Amino acid sequence: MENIFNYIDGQLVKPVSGNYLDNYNPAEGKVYSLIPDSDKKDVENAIDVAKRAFPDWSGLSITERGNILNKVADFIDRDHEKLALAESIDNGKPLKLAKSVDIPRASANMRFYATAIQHFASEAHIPDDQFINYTTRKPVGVAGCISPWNLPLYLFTWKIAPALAAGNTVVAKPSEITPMTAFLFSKLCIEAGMPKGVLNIIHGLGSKTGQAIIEHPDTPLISFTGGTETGKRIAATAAPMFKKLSLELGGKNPNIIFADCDFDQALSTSVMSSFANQGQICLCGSRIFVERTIYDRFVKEFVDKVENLTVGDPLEETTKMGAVVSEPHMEKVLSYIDLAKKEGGKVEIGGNQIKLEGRCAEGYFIAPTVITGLNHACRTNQEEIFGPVVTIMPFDSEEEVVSYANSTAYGLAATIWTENLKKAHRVADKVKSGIIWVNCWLVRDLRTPFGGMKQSGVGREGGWEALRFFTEPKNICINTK
Ligand code: TXE
Repeated sequence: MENIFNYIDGQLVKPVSGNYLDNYNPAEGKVYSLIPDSDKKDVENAIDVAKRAFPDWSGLSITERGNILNKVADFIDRDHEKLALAESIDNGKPLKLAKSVDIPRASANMRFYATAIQHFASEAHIPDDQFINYTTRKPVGVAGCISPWNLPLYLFTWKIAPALAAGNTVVAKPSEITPMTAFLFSKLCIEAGMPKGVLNIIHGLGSKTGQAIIEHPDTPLISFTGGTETGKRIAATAAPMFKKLSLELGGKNPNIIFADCDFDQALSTSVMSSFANQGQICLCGSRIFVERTIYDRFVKEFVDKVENLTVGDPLEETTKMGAVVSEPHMEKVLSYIDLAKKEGGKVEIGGNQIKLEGRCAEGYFIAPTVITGLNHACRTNQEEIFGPVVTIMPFDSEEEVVSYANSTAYGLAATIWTENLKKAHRVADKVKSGIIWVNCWLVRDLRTPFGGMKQSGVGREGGWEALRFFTEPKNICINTK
């Protein structure tokens, strides 16, 4: 039974309380490691050292900070296999996915901001010859970074990299459900010579450890990714403290398929956008709207493809879908399938837990599930399920499908399939989502603003957006006469 430790002041340390929490392997349904049950004391220790480390870290040149982030990326690349295996075991996702997506993107996040900071310029305005205005963008202090369990190291580094590159120090908390790669990451940071106290990683419960980070007076920057309900609680704590807040929350993303689409491309990509990572990506297209003239054909051919999605042992090469992240999450997803049936939905395929043989007999597996016959306004189509469950609904007009797409409290991502360029621009303009893909899905250019509207979040990550979030602008006007 491996013990995970906190990473504070450059050391791997036990929680002050000496208490630990069970960490499960979701494919086996068994406890396989222990994580620190950290509390306020651990958080205070971490923030104290992060504050002490701030002057030297923010005083380093952008090249020196970039070099350290790149060094960490070198070690992520060196340990790619080990990190991917750890991610697959901890999250339940197929090893193949962890190898091809999660870990390479964690390395890319570090490298992207190691270099972006070298080009992060500011503005100066010289409208006439008497007054010069220039803006500085300086690091703020200790950033609190809190990340979720669906893409553990990928989203953990997505916050840490820009925060550190900008010159802040960091107290970061990964999800207590998937702590392992953050623990391995802390060891890489020690190896890479990350100065003590610059990055501190605390493990523990959101409501205790996470909450302690949010409410501490010396974390002026809070960057959070997770559920919308948690986002509301975090905002309620942080707002009266006037903290700068970045919230990347849930989604209920429409996948709009017009009759004039490239049918085979729309079909195959929609299988991916529905079930990748067991449907546990905030960008997955969980509501599929298909123009009526191709609806029956699409449903039939989509279900045929889903039939071939092998649910199995995440460590097997042939596995297309692994376990969902935890037993409570499996119960949540299954409860939504029951709800869909009660609301009049027809389960075209799946709809049940899958019991595997052997090592994974006690694991948390759900069959990829396709449901038809529901209207856009029912709870199943309004609430985030965050599992391998999609609904398919027909539509007749562009106006109708745009109103369906915009009918939820969320506004994170959307996908549009049409070969008509004018229609693509028109519909993309009308759909209220922060991220829109046309004839593609999950194409991620790290320079682009990433985030959602409405209850999908506040602010944007990515590119300059993240560096502007993690710095404080100050405008200085000089009278030269
Ligand atoms: O996220 P939580 P969960 C959605 C998805 C999922 C739901 C809940 O619908 O079912 O959110 O998932 C920490 N103060 N997404 O329970 O609770 C917590 O420890 C400070 C979408 O995993 O939001 C963890 O580290 N921190 C999302 C992190 O917040 C707190 C991806 C996320 O936990 C806290 C994942 C508090 N009071 C889930 N309470 C996306 N947008 O990608 C919890 N935490």
